[in-house]
Amino acid sequence: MTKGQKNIRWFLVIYVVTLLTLHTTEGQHLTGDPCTVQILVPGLKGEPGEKGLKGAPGRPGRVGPPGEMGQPGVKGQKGIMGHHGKVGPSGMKGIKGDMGEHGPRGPDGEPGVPCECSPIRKMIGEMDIVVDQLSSELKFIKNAIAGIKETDSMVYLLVKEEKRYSDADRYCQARGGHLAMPKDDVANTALASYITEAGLSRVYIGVHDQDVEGVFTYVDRSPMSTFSKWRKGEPNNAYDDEDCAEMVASGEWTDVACHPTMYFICEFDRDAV
Ligand SMILES: [Ca+2]
Ligand SMILES: [Ca+2]
Repeated sequence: MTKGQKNIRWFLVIYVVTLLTLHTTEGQHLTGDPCTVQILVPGLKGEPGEKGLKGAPGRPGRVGPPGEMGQPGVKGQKGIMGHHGKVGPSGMKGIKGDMGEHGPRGPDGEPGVPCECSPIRKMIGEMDIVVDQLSSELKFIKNAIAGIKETDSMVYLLVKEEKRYSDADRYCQARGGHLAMPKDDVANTALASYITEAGLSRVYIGVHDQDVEGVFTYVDRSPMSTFSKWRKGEPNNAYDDEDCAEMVASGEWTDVACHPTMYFICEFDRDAV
């Protein structure tokens, strides 16, 4: 320590003692004085600390620049054969060649097994019958849908299938009815309008004298006692061959032969329909 430094030190010591004295005499008045100047004096230097622990590893350095290109490597061994390639598309069909010569005739075949055809034929025949019946029913339904005629007691159906008289009545009976039997003016008028509206000129009705010539009855053999609508000059049994009856569009009746085919009208009881 130089002489100057020692003087400064002594000056500081004296100054501190003076301040301590003032602090003793003034008491708490000095402590709260905002104008008080406090000079801090550093203490003596401490002993050296112990050696610290080893620090954590430093961060990785930056990526270095790329190295120079190395020498060419030694040539490798030959590789194994690759897989088969995919099948290519089919080629175009070739031109048909010339026909070859006929070959020699082959040996005769073995005789066939006797045909067990009769049951099959029977079955096919029965199926044909069923198909015919279904076709007939379908026509009947189509006719019914096309339009029926009704009175208070009867339902009439005009069947636009040409049939002989007996077949026509059989057709009606198969469906629960008869050829139409007009037994009063109301029924006759209904049938006449049915014929007119259908654009027809004549149909079979259920009137005939097949049992006794000249004695007409209805097709169900009920007597014709209170009503008839014969056209003038009819029935005349022309050619001695007229035992059935048709109704024309006016509603009048004519006796005609029974074998020609024509349209006809069936009747059904309303209660039975
Ligand atoms: Ca007759
Ligand atoms: Ca006649």
